[in-house]
Amino acid sequence: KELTESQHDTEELTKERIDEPPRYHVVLLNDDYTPMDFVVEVLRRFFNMNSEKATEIMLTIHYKGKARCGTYSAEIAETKVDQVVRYAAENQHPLQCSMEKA
Ligand code: NFA
Repeated sequence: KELTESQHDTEELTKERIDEPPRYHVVLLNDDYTPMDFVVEVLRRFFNMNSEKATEIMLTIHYKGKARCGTYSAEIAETKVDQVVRYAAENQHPLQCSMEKA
């Protein structure tokens, strides 16, 4: 359609911009009981890390209390938290996991 200059300017100024969907960091938390090897296995299994990266992140959690393990859409982040907590509990480990808005 044909627009006057002022109509065109109005469309530009009022154009709706679609927001990006929110993203979430999945965070693993330190505890005194979960074996280091088990945390490394979790990081490899659920966050697709190689042994070197998984070991680095596990040690960050151990020494600093927590670390971000990945960043995902809300639904994927919720699924990761669920899978990790469930897998840890099934193996009698108290490992905890949470999500933080990115
Ligand atoms: N702090 C645990 C230990 O000394 C290891 C651990 C690392 C636990 C990262 C949870 C997360 N066995």
